Amino acid sequence: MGQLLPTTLAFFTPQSGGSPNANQIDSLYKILLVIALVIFVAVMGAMIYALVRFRARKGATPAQIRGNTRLEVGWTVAAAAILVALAIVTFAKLSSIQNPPNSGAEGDRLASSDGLLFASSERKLPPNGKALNITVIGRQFIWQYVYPGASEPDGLGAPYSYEEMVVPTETTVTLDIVSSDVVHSWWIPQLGGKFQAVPGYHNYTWFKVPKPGIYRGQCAVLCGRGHARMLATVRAVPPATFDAWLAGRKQQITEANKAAQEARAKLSKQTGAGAVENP
Ligand SMILES: [Cu+2]
Repeated sequence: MGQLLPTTLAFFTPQSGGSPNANQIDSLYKILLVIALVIFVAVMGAMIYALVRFRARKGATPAQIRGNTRLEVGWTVAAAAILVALAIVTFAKLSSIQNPPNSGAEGDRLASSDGLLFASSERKLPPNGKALNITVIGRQFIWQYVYPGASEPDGLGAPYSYEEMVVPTETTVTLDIVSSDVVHSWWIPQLGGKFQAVPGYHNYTWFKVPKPGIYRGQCAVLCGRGHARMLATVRAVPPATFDAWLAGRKQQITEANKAAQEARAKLSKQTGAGAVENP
């Protein structure tokens, strides 16, 4: 039973556990849910009591009441007070949902101000201005992630991956979400809220994963025929593992580019330069 209750509650409440912002969204939801449940039970209880206690009886004339100022003022003020209470709780939680914290001691090494040229009302940065910034590109029908480490100033040569994003634990990761075609929606429920990937526009969010693990999500807006296959995974690994993974990724991409260059040179020698578009 002790196990059953949290499991049942988790079924009705947002997923959490992967990042502080997701945890704050979850606890805010639970606070509001409890307030709403208390009000629901009180209103339904009073209504059922009234239905039973004052149900129609033969020959009885119900009391004819015209207005009750005290009651009317009472329920107006009570409803307003509930709204004010909900607003206070929400605004108290809002900053910890929107504003990323600094990275932990181990992750701090990987965080930098690269790619974080500015903060704005949409883009929040950690107090020390340092994070690991990853660009999330939505495209029909796959997610692409571009990591820091471009070898050229215009961002070319940066390591990237598809579908699975690898991130270091204890590191504040900021996401710059864009789209190359239609509107997609980035959502890993355990890592926080949902953000749309809109062509020509940047959306920002962040997460900070405390311990290694795999977090799954999926494109959350119908974006075409392949929408159902547009999965997303975030794999959190210790910072040292992340270093090695990123270096390996860079190596693979360099080798693949070199192989493509060689194939192109070979083909253009066979068929003549200019005749080869895609080796
Ligand atoms: Cu999509």
